[in-house]
Amino acid sequence: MKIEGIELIRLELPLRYPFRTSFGAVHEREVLLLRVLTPDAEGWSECVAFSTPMYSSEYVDGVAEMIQRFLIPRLREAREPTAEQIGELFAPVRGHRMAKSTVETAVLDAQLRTHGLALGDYLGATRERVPAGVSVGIHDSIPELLEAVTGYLDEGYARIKLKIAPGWDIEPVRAVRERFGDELVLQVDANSAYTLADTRHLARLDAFDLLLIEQPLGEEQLRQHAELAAHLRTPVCLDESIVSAEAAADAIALGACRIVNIKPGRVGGYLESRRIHDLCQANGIAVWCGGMLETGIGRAANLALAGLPGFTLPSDTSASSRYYAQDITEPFELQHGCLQVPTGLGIGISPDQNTLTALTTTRQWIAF
Ligand code: NPG
Repeated sequence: MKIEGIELIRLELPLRYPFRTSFGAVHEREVLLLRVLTPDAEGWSECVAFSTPMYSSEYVDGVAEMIQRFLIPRLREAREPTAEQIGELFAPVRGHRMAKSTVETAVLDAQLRTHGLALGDYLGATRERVPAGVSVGIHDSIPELLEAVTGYLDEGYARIKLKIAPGWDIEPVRAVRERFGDELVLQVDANSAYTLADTRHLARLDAFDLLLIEQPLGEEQLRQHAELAAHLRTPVCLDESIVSAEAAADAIALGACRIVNIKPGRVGGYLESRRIHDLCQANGIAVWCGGMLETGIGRAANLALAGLPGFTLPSDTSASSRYYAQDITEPFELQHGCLQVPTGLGIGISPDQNTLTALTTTRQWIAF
């Protein structure tokens, strides 16, 4: 792709409600968008990093610097790289997968728009719509949690994920299971809040017939996850630990997980995500697509990925209204508990210019 320039656009989107996890609360979403300009098309992507490095080591300011100082120079030097060549081009730069994913995805979007292909078709999506799960943050009290879950079920969500942390685990899970019955598809997410010493405590969750427990231990604790998994009936799903297809292969070989959450930003992009999908499918490991409170730009691309056949569990691809009163794109809406996989070219959607301008804090154009 010949690249004429790249624009980094920073926005601040107020969340409808604060979202609390085991590592803190998010009140507004600081978003970094990347727009790549090529002779025939524009490409868009959204970075999944947050303002602070609490979910993972990357954060928005760091990603912006990484892209400008280290990734853009490599792109400039390479002559018109395709999206498929970018992984190798960036490989000498260690880590920084969220930054790499942001660049690769925008180039891929521009390339697909130029060639008249939708991202879902390019990746191999086989479904037109995907069941939507919703992630429910930590609440101040169990009655408030039950009220929030009731609201989501009334909207039609296909499964509920409860954020858990020490002091907010057994009782809220019990309350939700008792209130909504055995039919509710229910899972929990600890975001690394526990240690192996909590094994007996976490085994108490086995009583609630959960679909999975996500990332109970630390990102780098694959072996310890395998040990924990051997003591739990609830299947262990890994999120933070799966930073690449290689990490996924190790996790599977060690017996550290039976399910994988694929977040394209965390693993370096949609091409690596597809490799993880293929690997998991070949090994009988179910996958689903995680979310990072994306605007419509990131959500659209995630939906394309979630349309692949190995995504057999509901994904964290909620409606735009789960997080935002006003999205920067046409909002994604639930239809009978599902979201449509976009069919337009590339990621299938672009930001609304007026909304984008109103929410933008800074824009920086880097000519090639
Ligand atoms: O629906 O987009 C979404 C968010 C889903 O819970 C969600 N994301 O760890 O998976 C996660 C998580 C998260 C939330 C991570 C807040 C960081 C902060």
